Amino acid sequence: MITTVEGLRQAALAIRKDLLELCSLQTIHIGGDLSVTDVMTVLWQYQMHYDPQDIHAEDRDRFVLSKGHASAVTSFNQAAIGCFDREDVLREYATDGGRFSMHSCRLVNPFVEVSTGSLGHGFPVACGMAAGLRLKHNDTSRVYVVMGDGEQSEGSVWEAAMNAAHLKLGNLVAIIDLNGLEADGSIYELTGLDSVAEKYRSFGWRVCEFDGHDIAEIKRQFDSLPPASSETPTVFVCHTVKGKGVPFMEDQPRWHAGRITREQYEEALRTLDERG
Ligand SMILES: Cc1ncc(C[n+]2csc(CCOP(=O)(O)OP(=O)(O)O)c2C)c(N)n1
Repeated sequence: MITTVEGLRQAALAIRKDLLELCSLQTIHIGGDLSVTDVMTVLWQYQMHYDPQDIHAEDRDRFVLSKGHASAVTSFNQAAIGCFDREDVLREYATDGGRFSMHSCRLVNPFVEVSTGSLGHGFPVACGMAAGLRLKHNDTSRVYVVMGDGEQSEGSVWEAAMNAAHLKLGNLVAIIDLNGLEADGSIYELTGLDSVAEKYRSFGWRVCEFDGHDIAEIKRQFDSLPPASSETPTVFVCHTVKGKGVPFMEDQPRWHAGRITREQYEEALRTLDERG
């Protein structure tokens, strides 16, 4: 576990480099991987109670990647805590029978709690898992679920949001990667989504809205979570930039998914190193 803000910043930088290396080899969902890198790094490398040697432990925290296309950033974070080697991800990604691909798949990778990729499905499953923990009188484990902002246009998201508050699931933490873009353009133009925070508040959630690239703030927000035994679900509305850290990708729908050339890889690495 990394406990310092500087250590977590360096860890997030390392994850971005891993993502770019993979992106120079394969097509990945690089834009939405880079936007959620900071919050995912703090979640996996600091916050979550999860032992890679005991992945069925009853007292583990659960993680559901509802925006299932951000599989690469999940896999590299899991590699960082010892679930497997980062080289495994680079070698096996998108190969026949490989554990890693453009979406998270439990059938081939036991570190995936729920297979995802069809947007709007992971969140309701996460709500069910949180309700299941209550039935088992587990008062300490949390369920963390990561969603996209484009994903908010799925009706199942709002059914789940309503039920989570109704069932008093204080053990549920939803994280929304509010990068403003979905696959083809602006979510505000394509879906009419606005005031995400107000919407969740009106559904009875505890809402925390902050800069999803500010590692110190992300850590502070995790540190301030009410106990899992509390009665109000929390949502983190994280303001982020799609493609964060790589100037030619930032805020560009074209980089929702793609592969980069050797030259682009080297340019991206140079910029990352300069920016620290
Ligand atoms: C039900 C469903 N409809 C459409 C898609 C195709 N799709 C994949 S990613 C994506 C955009 C998602 O946007 P967002 O949730 O904002 O993700 P991010 O921008 O963070 O990558 C779409 C429409 C899908 N995977 N599932």
